[in-house]
Amino acid sequence: MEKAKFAIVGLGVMGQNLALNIANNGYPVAVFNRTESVTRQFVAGLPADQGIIGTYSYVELADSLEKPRRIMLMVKAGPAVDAVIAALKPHLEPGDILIDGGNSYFEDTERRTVELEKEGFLFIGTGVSGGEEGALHGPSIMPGGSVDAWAALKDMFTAAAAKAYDGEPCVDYIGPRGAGHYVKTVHNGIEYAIMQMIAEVYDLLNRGLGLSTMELSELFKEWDAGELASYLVEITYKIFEKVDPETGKPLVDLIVDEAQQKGTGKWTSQNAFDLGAPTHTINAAVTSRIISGMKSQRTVAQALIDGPSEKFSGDREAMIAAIKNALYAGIILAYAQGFGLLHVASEEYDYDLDMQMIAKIWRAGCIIRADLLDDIMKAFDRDPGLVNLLLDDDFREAVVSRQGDLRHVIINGIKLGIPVYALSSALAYFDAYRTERLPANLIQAQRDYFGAHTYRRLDKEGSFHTDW
Ligand code: NBP
Repeated sequence: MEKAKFAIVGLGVMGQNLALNIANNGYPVAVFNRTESVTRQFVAGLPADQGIIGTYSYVELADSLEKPRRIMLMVKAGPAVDAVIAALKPHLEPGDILIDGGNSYFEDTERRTVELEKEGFLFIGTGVSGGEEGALHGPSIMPGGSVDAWAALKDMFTAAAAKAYDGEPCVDYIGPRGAGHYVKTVHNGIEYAIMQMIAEVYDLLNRGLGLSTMELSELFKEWDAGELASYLVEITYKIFEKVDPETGKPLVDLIVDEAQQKGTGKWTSQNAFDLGAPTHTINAAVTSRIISGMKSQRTVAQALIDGPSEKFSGDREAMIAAIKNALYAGIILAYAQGFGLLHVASEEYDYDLDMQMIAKIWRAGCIIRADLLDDIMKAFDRDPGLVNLLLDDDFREAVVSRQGDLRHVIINGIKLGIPVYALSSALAYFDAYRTERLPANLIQAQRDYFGAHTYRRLDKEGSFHTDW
């Protein structure tokens, strides 16, 4: 029997769809899943010539593959990845390639790289974004790790990846060790920030301005045809369109308002704190999900605590136009923070990240895909060493010209008592970044006052302590 060219371990939604995608591109794929019945069911539903071979033990999986073996894990991130690697290893040979395609923590990928390379295996840790649909029709793929392994995977991954409007594949080698998973984590951090800002805009439009769900759907559809064109805006209008067949109500209105999280947004913020990179809006998005989870306390608090009684009384159309501009500015600022973090991490971890290439492979397939990413790619093309998007003329102008609307929208949110934490954090980032002198001088004085931590002076060199 013809040997398979690739294998996937883990047949959740991602594993199944990725297996189909790779097989559809002409590479026979062997598949394995811990729970055997899942494999049986998956394979039974496929035509005989699909090019997917079900296997029911790690020995069988290893035997079914041409060498060097290329085996991709699509299992739950964390201990499951280590468990699968440990179970597979006795059946592999030096030179075989293991690929972890789950949302693994990048430091786990760093550790696994060292451990596996010591034993002669090649390891790739790769982000895969695009959800179920993306995995099937073309995800954005962010592989990091062994350069030799990448050479052996490049054709297959390029065939399977999404293609941007100019035909460019949304995959490329990101960097050594955990670089691929790191970049995927920051992708998700940016995703959190954009989702939270869209949610705040929804709240302002719905609770604040009284737009119905159908009006919201029309508005977001209109926005998706302009500069806000993106996957997240597109799915938002489609969500607003959806009517619950049982009740006849908009489905979104029936969904419990507690946002869950799997950890990648939190990891982005935690790592940004570790590296000392400002990620205001990502942090705000993570915190906003946390307070959304405190539903029972919020229910009690609403009955006890009054907010402002003010209702929106201005020009509704003008406010809607301002909200659109505020969202666009906020999204640019979220990207500025995300790419700013990547810049710091690239130096800290010696990842040597190519920002233009990262923007390029985020243009299609992934959750944060947006027309804007084409402009971001061009900004890094103009200046590959750009440390912050706000230092690019076009992006600076895009935010500066909308800052009035961003401020106006936030002020209205505050007046109406509608939380706009992510939007206002984006503005605070912008205001802090463009301010040469921040009040940190006072903080230094306070630290010196109570802890003799010393401070530096503007007018002379050295370190000073005062007996306050
Ligand atoms: P899940 O994250 O739900 O994982 C399910 C798979 O992991 C099943 O095949 C399960 O086998 C296997 N598994 C577990 Br759980 N523990 C295992 C163990 N100890 N040994 C062997 N297998 C084990 O699946 P998914 O949603 O397809 O995601 C796969 C990966 O891709 C995850 O890391 C996820 O974070 C990432 N990802 C998901 C998406 C998405 O939209 N879902 C998008 C991008 C990335 P079983 O059938 O025997 O329980």
